[in-house]
Amino acid sequence: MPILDNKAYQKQLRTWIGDPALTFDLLYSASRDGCNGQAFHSKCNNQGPTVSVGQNSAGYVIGGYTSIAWTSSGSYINDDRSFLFQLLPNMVKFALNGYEDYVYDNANYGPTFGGDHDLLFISNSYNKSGAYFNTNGYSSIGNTYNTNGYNAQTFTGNNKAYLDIEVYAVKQGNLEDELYEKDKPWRKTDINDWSNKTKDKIFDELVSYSTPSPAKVPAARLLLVGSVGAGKSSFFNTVRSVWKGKVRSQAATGTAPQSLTTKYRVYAIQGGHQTPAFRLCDTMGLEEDQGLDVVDMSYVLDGHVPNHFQFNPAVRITRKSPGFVKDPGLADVIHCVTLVIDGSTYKVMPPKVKDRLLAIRTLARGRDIPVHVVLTKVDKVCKDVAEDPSVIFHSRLIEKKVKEISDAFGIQSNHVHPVRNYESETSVDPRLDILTLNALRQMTGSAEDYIEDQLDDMEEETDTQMSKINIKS
Ligand SMILES: Nc1nc2c(ncn2[C@@H]2O[C@H](COP(=O)(O)OP(=O)(O)OP(=O)(O)O)[C@@H](O)[C@H]2O)c(=O)[nH]1
Ligand SMILES: [Mg+2]
Repeated sequence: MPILDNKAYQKQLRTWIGDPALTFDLLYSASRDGCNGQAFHSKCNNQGPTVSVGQNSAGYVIGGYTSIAWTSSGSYINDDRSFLFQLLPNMVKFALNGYEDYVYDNANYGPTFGGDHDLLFISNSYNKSGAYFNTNGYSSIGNTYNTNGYNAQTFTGNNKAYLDIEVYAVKQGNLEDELYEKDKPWRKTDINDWSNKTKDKIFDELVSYSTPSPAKVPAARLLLVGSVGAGKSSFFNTVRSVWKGKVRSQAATGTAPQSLTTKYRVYAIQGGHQTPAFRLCDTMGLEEDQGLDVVDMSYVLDGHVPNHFQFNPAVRITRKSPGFVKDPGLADVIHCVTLVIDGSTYKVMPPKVKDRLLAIRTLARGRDIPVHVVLTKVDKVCKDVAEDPSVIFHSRLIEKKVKEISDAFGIQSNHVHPVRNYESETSVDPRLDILTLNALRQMTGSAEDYIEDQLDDMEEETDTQMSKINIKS
């Protein structure tokens, strides 16, 4: 049985390498392909990152990782991501200690690590005698890699009789059914159960939400922007469904090459309950060569664009546009920008659309407006989440997607909220409601901070003006 069939070994290696979605494909096995450098290089050269691992007759399982492909270059490869490890008897990583000569890529050697060789499996050709290859392997750990208090004896058992030496290609894999353990979510939240009780708790928080000055700013304005079909209108419909307790579709949704939403809509959430003190502002989808551009977006952010404004992809918004709000106040501006991103198609988002989203983020930042991301269609990203949305904070695939988007847009990862909109459901589900409400709670919280800061600034300005008047008089 290949050594890395052991799931615990795989899990540990993924953690050490730092990517939860890695797979290990067997490239080379000394037992199968021959125990010599040529056989190893013929199977492993130009195969990208690899893990090499051996099991010896003393029962030690040891090896090394390199992120750079073997090529039989005859020289040292300076790979600052390489490391050595022991998987049995203990799980220990030996990281680089700062000295160079990380990986030795000699055509006549097996996988070899470190100057003077912190780990060498073979530099000759061997046949099995009994169950083992009696090799010339050795370890002088501590040259290039940290010893962690280990020595050749405790690292390899000072044993060079290998049952097998194997090398695996380390590849990006699909972890659809890989969930973190129950008590180890990738994000810590206060959602301990996914029942109506939790939903009601967050719902009540949002119902009693108010801006720092309801007289000056009756409601926080949360702007939804994103590419065509990202799920902006569906997010609004989902929020409305939560309020109604029934699946509702007020805003038109669907799939079309061009944006289905063509009007700017500032939606208040109406339902059997009090209208909450936030508004969702739905916009037209961003497209590569048409749709909202940066100037249009500045007008939207600054509160110049009236509710029901009819976007015209071919005509830019100007001060002469119908209904243009000439002198908007703090109540009219956007208080939180939410980029709505389809998790299932993010990888193929056209670069121009991504650039537009980045430009909007920059516009918002320039105005100190907080930026969040609502990551939609998580059911299409991870099938475990499709079956049971309550495992969302345990899904490695969702974690990875959140990280990818947080990195790509420079947005802190706890501002990226994975959600699942209602689309074909006929009845509400507390698990979907909780995700939606949780996202809204974060967005309204940030909007509150923004409004507070703006009010402080305005107060300061008034104070300065007053003191100027006092000085004059
Ligand atoms: N599976 C799944 N489908 C979704 C989700 N959210 C939205 N959809 C579907 O995606 C499609 C597009 O959604 P919309 O809400 O119309 O997207 P939009 O961003 O408003 O698009 P435009 O207004 O055209 O720019 C619809 O068919 C929705 O049913 C989700 O979380 N999961
Ligand atoms: Mg829409």
